[in-house]
Amino acid sequence: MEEKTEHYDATDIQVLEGLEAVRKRPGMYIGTTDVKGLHHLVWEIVDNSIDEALAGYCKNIEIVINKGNSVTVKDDGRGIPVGIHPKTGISTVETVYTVLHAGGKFGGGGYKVSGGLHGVGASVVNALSSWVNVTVYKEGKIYEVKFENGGKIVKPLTVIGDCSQDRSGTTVTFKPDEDIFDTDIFDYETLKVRVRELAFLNKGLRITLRDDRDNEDTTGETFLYEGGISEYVKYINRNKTPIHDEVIHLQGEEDNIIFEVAMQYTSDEGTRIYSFVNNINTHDGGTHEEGVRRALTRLINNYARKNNLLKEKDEPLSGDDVKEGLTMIVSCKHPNPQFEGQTKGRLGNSEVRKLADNVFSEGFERFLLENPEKARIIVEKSMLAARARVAAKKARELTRRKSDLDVINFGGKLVDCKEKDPSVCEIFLVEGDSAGGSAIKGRNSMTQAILPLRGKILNVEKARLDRALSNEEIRTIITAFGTGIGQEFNLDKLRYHKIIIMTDADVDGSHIRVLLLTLFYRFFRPIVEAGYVYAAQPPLYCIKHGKTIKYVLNEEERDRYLASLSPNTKYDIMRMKGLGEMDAEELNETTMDINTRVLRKITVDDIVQADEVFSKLMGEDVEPRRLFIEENATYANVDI
Ligand code: 1YM
Repeated sequence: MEEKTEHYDATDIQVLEGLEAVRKRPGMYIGTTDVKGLHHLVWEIVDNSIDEALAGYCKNIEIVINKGNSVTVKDDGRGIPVGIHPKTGISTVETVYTVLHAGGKFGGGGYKVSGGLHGVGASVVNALSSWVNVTVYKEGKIYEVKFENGGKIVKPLTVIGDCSQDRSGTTVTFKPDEDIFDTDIFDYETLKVRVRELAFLNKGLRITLRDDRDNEDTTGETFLYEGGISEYVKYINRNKTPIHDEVIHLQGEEDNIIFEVAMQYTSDEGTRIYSFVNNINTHDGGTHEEGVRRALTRLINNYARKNNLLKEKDEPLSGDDVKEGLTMIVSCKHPNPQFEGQTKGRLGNSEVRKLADNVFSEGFERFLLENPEKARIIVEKSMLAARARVAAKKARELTRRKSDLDVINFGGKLVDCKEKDPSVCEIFLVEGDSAGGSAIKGRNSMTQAILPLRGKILNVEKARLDRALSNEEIRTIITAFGTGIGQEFNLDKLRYHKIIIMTDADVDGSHIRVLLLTLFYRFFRPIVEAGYVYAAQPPLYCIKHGKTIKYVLNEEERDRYLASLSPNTKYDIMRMKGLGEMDAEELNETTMDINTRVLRKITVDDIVQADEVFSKLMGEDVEPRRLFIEENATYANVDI
């Protein structure tokens, strides 16, 4: 070290100043010094290996979290060049690790992760590490260089041995500087998620991840996908129901820009479109995504028209309609990507829009022609989405218009309360007209609103949004709540802070309760999360002794109460009638009066538990429903 210092010239001093700047303001280079910044260091090094893979020279990458929280990244690429670099007078590998942004400058051509979004380079990792060792295998020799204390060379590049002529590659081990980072504990799962993604995005590349911190004998996990992004789509859809078996894969290349897309539709209503440029996630899309979306909308519309699935009078399918249920990965490899926007998460290169459109149009059109059955299923899925969109819009207009009216008696159903302050208002959703009638008579008209529900609420687990919204009962509920649904949902507009489900204590009653909870779960989950939903608990028994009347909820309570009476007490016990048979006074006293009633708050936990039952009982799959009914034979008469 001493000896070397004597030979330092002006360039060397600049070099050290450069890395010192990184240590002074690490945030400028890696964003943060928290756990996210810590992991950033790994990606800076791995990106160099990925670039080598993109260039076609590297097939295997190994990442190890070592004991003591250092990380080793190893690849079998060409090895970082070791010859003297003309500008710095030191070896290229030392230059790459000590000159800011040196990596990018030497590359030239090729696809680079490291030149993209965050690519600050290996020198920044060096600057923020307490030590770094780099080993290069190249042309039969093993070279080593060591740095300490934020990038100071402690062992200049040295040949430390021989290796076989066909072995080549780079191995880097670094230990993040504890003085700089809030934490030095790497998270295996965080690394694994990105490693898996990188393996999907680079078909045929084998990446191994291993955690040696607790036990050095582990073999780690290997990620290798010969199917590339098609396998990525399959992976994302692993717990969903695809509506066509094969993943559609399309690819094309022009002027060294490689464009690739994989897609598959599933039966649900979600959309999962992820796009990448040189393995960097373009969160905000950009020209590659736009090209595909434009072509997809155009092609599905053309196909639907040509095959008379969409009639002349029908409106065209929208971009949103054709992406319902779609899982899609768009991957572009570009030698000179331009990232735009505040977070640089958008691809700006305009030539890519055309390429994406062309590649997608050609390939997808051929797919539609060659697979008429799948084409029909896909187009019908989009048409269903369009119908739901139109119906939802109509229903929104309907509910909006109504909520502008004086809602004392809208829809002829809701009997509203006089008070307007939601925090003191309650709404009772009451099973049946006759119980509804008693509830209206027995209520406190200042704060208690009554909505009688006729018959069964539509099962929204099975029904799509459009059908749900065409259901009179559901529309009335939505209107009464005042919150709107879907994207327009606004909890602040809720008109009642107690929503009380009032059903009989029998099987039919619990069925209606489950249907209502399903509805809330699907459309009004924040209302449940905020703790605004309750179940009324009508008593099962009435015990009279002397002038005292005591209502109890169940047998257990009944027995406990009777045991508490003095032995000679004479009492009458009555099993209560259903809600519909109680008169107004009884209903008020037992179930509605805030001084005597018992309410049960419906919690999110209730809902989460119920969710499984919902899906079993309410979903499309008949088998779990049959099993559930068999296991719960007492409920076998529930009509689902
Ligand atoms: C574990 C980290 O850094 N691998 C790596 C880096 C380089 C090369 C190969 C490489 C690139 C080129 C030519 C080129 C880098 N080289 C440079 C620079 N693994 C890891 N593997 N030969 C080898 O891009 O032309 C920077 S990174 F600048 F020296 F070319």
